[in-house]
Amino acid sequence: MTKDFSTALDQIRIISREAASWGRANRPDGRVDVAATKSSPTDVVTELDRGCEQRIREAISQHWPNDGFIGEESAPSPGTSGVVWIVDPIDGTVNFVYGVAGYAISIAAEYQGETVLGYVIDISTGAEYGALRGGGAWRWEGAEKRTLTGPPAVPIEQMLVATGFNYRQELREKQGQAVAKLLPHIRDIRRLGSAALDLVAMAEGRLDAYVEEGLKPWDLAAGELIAREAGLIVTGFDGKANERLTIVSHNSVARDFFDHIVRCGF
Ligand code: LIP
Repeated sequence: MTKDFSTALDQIRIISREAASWGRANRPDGRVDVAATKSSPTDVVTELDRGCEQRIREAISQHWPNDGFIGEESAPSPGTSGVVWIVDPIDGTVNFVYGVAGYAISIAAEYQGETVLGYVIDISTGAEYGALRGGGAWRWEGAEKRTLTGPPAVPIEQMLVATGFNYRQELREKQGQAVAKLLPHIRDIRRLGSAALDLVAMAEGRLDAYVEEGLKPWDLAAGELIAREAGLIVTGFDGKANERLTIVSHNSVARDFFDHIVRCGF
């Protein structure tokens, strides 16, 4: 049975814009206090992360009471409808804490195990990105929707490549060594600090490739669909982007770039 998620996407926009507005209004000047740490002393969470997720979760529960929920900051619930919402309330938390640009709300819906809806809003700028499975990817500009088609095909040595690093110290040396091996062979590296914003930047063509290890489902799900629906290849080992490895690139260079990433030791 196919379900139409376009109406759900309209509602998710309303819910997310309200939560983003709440996050902006409640972010104090200067650095945001850290409420707790998770996988390492630098893997931080703030009360605003928690509050933003609670607002989103309550709104989703009101609109779709039988749907499941997986959020970065609260316990999962399976639901009974076959739809599961996957939410990162503030992706780019360290940027948010420091007041560095680049933090977003990322929301995806999975239906019967497939991501069918993806939505990302840049909290500080209000820029909104969305995709429906099989329906394309776009950026809203006022009442208009601008279709996203990714970057042009460029050779690896001309690529502007985004990446990120795990919070766990024991993984960072290996990741740093892999990036050090990659760097001489590409145009340059960008480390934006939010996987969701890396992925929508790929869909919008502001990057040529993206590679990262250690992404959680809430970092990845929405932006992955937006990048795929923009026509990009999103992959990893065994052909699937996941926590082990996520690689996004133009389809004409996907194989060569994947091989290069493996040779660099990711
Ligand atoms: C972040 C990711 C980013 C990664 C950071 C962190 P968070 O998620 O979006 O790509 O490099 O280490 O995991 O923790 O801000 O939700």
